[in-house]
Amino acid sequence: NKKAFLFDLDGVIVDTAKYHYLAWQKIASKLNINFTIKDNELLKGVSRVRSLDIILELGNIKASQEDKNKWLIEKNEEYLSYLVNMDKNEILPGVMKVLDFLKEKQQLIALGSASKNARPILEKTGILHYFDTIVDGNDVTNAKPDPEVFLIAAKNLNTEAKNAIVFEDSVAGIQAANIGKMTSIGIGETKTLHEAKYIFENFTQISTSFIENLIGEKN
Ligand code: G16
Ligand code: MG
Repeated sequence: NKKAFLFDLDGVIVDTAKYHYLAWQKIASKLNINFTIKDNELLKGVSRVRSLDIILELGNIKASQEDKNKWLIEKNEEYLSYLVNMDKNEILPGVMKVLDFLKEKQQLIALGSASKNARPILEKTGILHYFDTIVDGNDVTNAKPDPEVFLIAAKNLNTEAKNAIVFEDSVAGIQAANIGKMTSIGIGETKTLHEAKYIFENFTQISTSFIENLIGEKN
């Protein structure tokens, strides 16, 4: 009856959304598409390919597959240029305390992210070794709200889905956890994440006794 704690990356462990935004902004402005920080919300937890489609839809642009591939590469190169300077200071408040507590309690820890750049981000921020398995955009065919990413993580950890606890900042991610019959914990605003079983504004609001109760819970 071992518990597994599954973390989303962007918006949960680090705020890479700002870098995704800057990189997409470069592509959008080249195509004369008005792409605002509010539009960027639509891309959270969404794959790179789907993100480009959403931006092109905003600008009413139809493009060839060849052009799209070119822009996808360009966007990623730009994004990677922002990651170069990442370090442990970019880990969101309270995350380290929770990761350390889980390790101290010898709990299983996994990453479940849509990003194909998850590994270098964990490396640069110095927390790669906390994760017993990493499931990312390179491993899945179905995007959240499909539970695939979290189900693979649970399987890699030899745990049943019902023993998995998912930290997510996106609505699609919370839905993925719920569909997978896992315990969903929303990190962000209640009005957005109300489908989650528990909601916290950020990790500084999560106490060690709350985590301890999750570990001890019988299913
Ligand atoms: C993250 C971001 C998305 C991004 C996706 C793919 O998902 O939230 O905005 O489009 O990864 O990223 P990449 O272009 O690096 O493959 P998550 O699941 O970590 O929140
Ligand atoms: Mg996220």
